[in-house]
Amino acid sequence: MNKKVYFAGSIRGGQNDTAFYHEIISKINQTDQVLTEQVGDIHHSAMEHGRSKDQAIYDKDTAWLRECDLVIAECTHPSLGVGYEMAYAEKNLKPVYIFYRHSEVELSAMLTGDPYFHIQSYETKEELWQMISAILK
Ligand code: 6K6
Repeated sequence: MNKKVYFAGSIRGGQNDTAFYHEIISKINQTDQVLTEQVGDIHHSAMEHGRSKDQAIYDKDTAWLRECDLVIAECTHPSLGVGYEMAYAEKNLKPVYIFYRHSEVELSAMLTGDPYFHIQSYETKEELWQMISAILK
């Protein structure tokens, strides 16, 4: 209860799952606090460019990664940014929980080969909700 959760999901890697991220974030927010609500923002253009904007995003997100209690990453959709965030979280000794749909993706060996990460696959939303509740209790 009341854990600060850094939720990570693809943005510039592709926004096919953004509405689903929004659902996951709402679910977690019922009991705990997601710091990174923008990952599920279906109205924001991910392709806005500008070095100063990007630096502000990097500074904010890395500050949240240092502040959070744990990271939950949905990795079905591959994303360079999410990969970076998980390595940053590991360096800062934050627990990292990775979820993915095994029928859609073969995860990178750089994730499955790292024993630091807690990795679980799911197929239905109900399975995912159960797994998330188990780590947040
Ligand atoms: C807000 C909503 C959509 O786009 C934005 C502006 N961009 C970002 N805002 C906040 N965090 C971001 C943004 N772009 C990337 N990130 C972080 O990297 C998020 O925490 C995601 O977990 C991850 C996605 O990386 P890419 O490489 O797929 O963009």
